Amino acid sequence: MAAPLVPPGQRVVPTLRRLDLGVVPRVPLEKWDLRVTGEVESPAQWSWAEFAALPRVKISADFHCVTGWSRLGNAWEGVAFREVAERVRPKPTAVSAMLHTGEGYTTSLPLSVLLDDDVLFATHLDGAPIPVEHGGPMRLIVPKRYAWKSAKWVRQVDFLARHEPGYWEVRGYSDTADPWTEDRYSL
Ligand SMILES: Nc1nc2c(c(=O)[nH]1)N[C@H]1C(S)=C(S)[C@@H](COP(=O)(O)O)O[C@H]1N2
Ligand SMILES: [Mo]
Repeated sequence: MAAPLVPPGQRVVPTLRRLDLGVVPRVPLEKWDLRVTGEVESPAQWSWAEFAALPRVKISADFHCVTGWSRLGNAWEGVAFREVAERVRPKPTAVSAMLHTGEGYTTSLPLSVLLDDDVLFATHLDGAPIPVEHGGPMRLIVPKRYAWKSAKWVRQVDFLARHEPGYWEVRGYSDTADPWTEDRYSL
């Protein structure tokens, strides 16, 4: 039997559905920056021009929202999480990172997940800059986790010596969030 296209309990939709807390942070590129802080040897603060000049990757990946929709084959382009980590050099004590975003949303992941090949800070979707409603100018993409881990409008990456839960994780959603095992809730 062929492997299923989508995880259990998901249906395919043709385009991303917008899902967030209802506030879209609009920051002109000349005012945008990314701060990388916490348990790292070289904390960084990059302007848009500096961030956009980092080496780039492209991936094709499916996107699974815990509310039951999946959009398949998204063509993301941006900067690998690993590329950023190599520049700031996480200390041996770093185990996790918290993503902080323009409107105050947060989510966190263990470094073992974030350092995977397919995790990136995406600036482009399907060949065009990501629309602001979908996280432009830059969002995290974590293909192997439910989409609430794919933080839109990322402005700070804080490396942590002890894992901490983010916005949805403290509200009953799973910390691990694996779509293939329907790992939706922590309750
Ligand atoms: N900053 C931020 N990122 C976020 C969210 C949010 O509320 N704020 N919602 C998450 C959820 S639950 C989903 S399903 C996806 C939706 O991404 P989309 O709106 O581009 O489809 O963004 C995720 N990233
Ligand atoms: Mo979601």
